[in-house]
Amino acid sequence: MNYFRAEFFDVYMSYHNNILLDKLHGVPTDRPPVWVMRQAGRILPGYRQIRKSVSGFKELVKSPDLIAEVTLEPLHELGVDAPILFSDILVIPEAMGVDYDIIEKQGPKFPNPITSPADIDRLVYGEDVLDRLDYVFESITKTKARLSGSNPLIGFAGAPWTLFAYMIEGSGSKTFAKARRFLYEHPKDSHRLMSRISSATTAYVKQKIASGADVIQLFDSWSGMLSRAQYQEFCLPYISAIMEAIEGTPRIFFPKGAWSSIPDFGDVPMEAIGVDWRTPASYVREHLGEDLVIQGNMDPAFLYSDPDAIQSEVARISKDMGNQHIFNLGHGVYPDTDANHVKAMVQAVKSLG
Ligand code: 1CP
Repeated sequence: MNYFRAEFFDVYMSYHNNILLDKLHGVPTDRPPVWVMRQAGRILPGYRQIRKSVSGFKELVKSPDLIAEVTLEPLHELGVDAPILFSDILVIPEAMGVDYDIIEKQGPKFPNPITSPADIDRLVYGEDVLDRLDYVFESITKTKARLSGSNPLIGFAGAPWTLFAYMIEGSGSKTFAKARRFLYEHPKDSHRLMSRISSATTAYVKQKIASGADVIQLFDSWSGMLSRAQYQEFCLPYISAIMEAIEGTPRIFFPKGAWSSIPDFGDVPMEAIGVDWRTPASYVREHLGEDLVIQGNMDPAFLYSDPDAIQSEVARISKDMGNQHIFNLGHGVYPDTDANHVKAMVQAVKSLG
């Protein structure tokens, strides 16, 4: 037996469908791997049924057996190359002591958001959050057992700025004006808060990997709210620190809408960058080179088109992106999308080989 990096080989070589890990490890593939952001919730009938059987979103997020069920459904129903663990980015604010609830048709609401620098003092951070997140790690173990080596599992977390934005705003927002005001009024405390969120997130993603996650994606859903200078000052050092801490596990960074910061992303340790549908591949290549894998970037609204048009759009995007590409949407699939259209997209990608 070869003991040299045995742990790596055990994991890496054992999946029946290895195409996502191959792409992220620089091994040539005959077509792009494909998965869909927000594939596990929203559009599938099995998810909707399970969602109805529980009292609320948070009950589902804390039920490892149901999580495994919901996580695996897109593999069978859509034919994607990898499942993403069903969970939410808001489990970290909750573990830090900023509780949330999901209100039907409104989204997240935080009864006690951060309103002043003094509120940062009460937060739990670093490894101290981990025992409040056992349900996530148990969900990973259960999902991996059911996968039994068929596909790798994607784990994820919110990037620090996106979590900061919710923790201060207390809800979703079109402007995140309160959160951006906090950056201007309390720059030092903003760093203190970003640092606490980052240490919690680092401990969390490390434990996700230890529990069996094979890939980690960081979602910076609200990165497009900040100027390039703010992103450099308040975000990049923390994102890089999290990514550096999990070197060895493939990392995908998805800074949605942060087109002005793309020239700065060359220093972020990662294997792939996710881009939204407004960001041309040529622009990313110009700034970040030919080798980095790009993930994306079909407009989720394109999935309202008929399957023939979807097939042509898949071919166009794939040609545009070139070899170093993971096929995905440019943001999460919209809840009223016909699952058959998503399936048509996945099939079109798979027939590219
Ligand atoms: O009751 C329900 O079904 C509530 C809807 C829902 C779902 C299905 C929420 C509340 N979260 C989720 C799951 C979820 N969230 C997943 C995993 C499963 C999947 O859908 O595939 C993931 C990866 C997330 C990540 C997430 N949550 C992000 C980042 C991705 C993105 O879309 O930008 C964000 C910003 C959230 C916050 C959140 N949680 C829920 C909602 C409705 C929102 C968005 C609110 C807003 O727009 O501000």
